[in-house]
Amino acid sequence: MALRRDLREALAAGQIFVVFQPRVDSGSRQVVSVEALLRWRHPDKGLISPDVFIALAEESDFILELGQWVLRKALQQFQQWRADPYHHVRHMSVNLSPLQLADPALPGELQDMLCEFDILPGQLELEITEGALIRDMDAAINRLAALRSLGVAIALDDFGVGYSAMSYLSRLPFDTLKIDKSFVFAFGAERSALAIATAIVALAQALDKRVVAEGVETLAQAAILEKLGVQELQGYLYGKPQTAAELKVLWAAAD
Ligand code: G
Ligand code: G
Ligand code: NA
Ligand code: MN
Repeated sequence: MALRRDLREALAAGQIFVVFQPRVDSGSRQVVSVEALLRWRHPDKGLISPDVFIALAEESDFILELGQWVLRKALQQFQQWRADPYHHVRHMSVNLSPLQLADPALPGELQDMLCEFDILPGQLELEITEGALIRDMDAAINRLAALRSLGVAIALDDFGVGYSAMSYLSRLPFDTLKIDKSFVFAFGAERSALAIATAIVALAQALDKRVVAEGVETLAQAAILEKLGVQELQGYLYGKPQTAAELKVLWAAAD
């Protein structure tokens, strides 16, 4: 497929870039963190969704190169923000593909990068979807434990829509549950959505984990989530994923 071939060249051709979506503290509504998300601007086809090109990259080892590239770019940006007086970003989240999690070289590479950019491991959170974990639970537990022993935080992304069995949640080393945006979207429309979000928060509290919600688009959704006890909110209400240059302008204007 042409797109697959183009993807290999896209990185070297500078067509791939990183955007950052703000996350706010649910009490203060101050930006405290950002999630790094990949984008590909194809010369003919325009913006291609990461849903498409990440899946393509995962068909080969290219995902390892791409995954390392985005980690590097994100950490480099995080370091640069330190010199910007307007930013309030204390944490950075980066998504991890299941294939990266399975790569035994990852913890070492990550440690080198944190050292290179002088970033405390506790400032980095890695987001992993449940699908990445179920294939080989014991291996996943070991990999997550290795990452966590560096001091890096682990978030279970898109939580609630996967296949998690409650029994292994207690065995998994992680720090944060990220409520999937589909539940937030359905507040007010489906009674079960609020019930599930409430249950996820209760579960997180019982396991002594943090909870973040994504897909927050309205003040009403934010108010519900804050009342439930969700610590951080992410969604278009607080900002779409955008480039560091765009964020810089926004933060300077808001100060
Ligand atoms: O940002 P957007 O909603 O378009 O992202 C679509 C999907 O692509 C999301 O599921 C997101 O997790 C995934 N994605 C975006 N950037 C990355 C990345 O750097 N690594 C991985 N593994 N997935 C990513
Ligand atoms: O799968 P993952 O959770 O990593 O994907 C996050 C994706 O969700 C991002 O690509 C982002 O574009 C999208 N997203 C984030 N906030 C919102 C929102 O408020 N509304 C919608 N529709 N999508 C969102
Ligand atoms: Na994510
Ligand atoms: Mn998600």
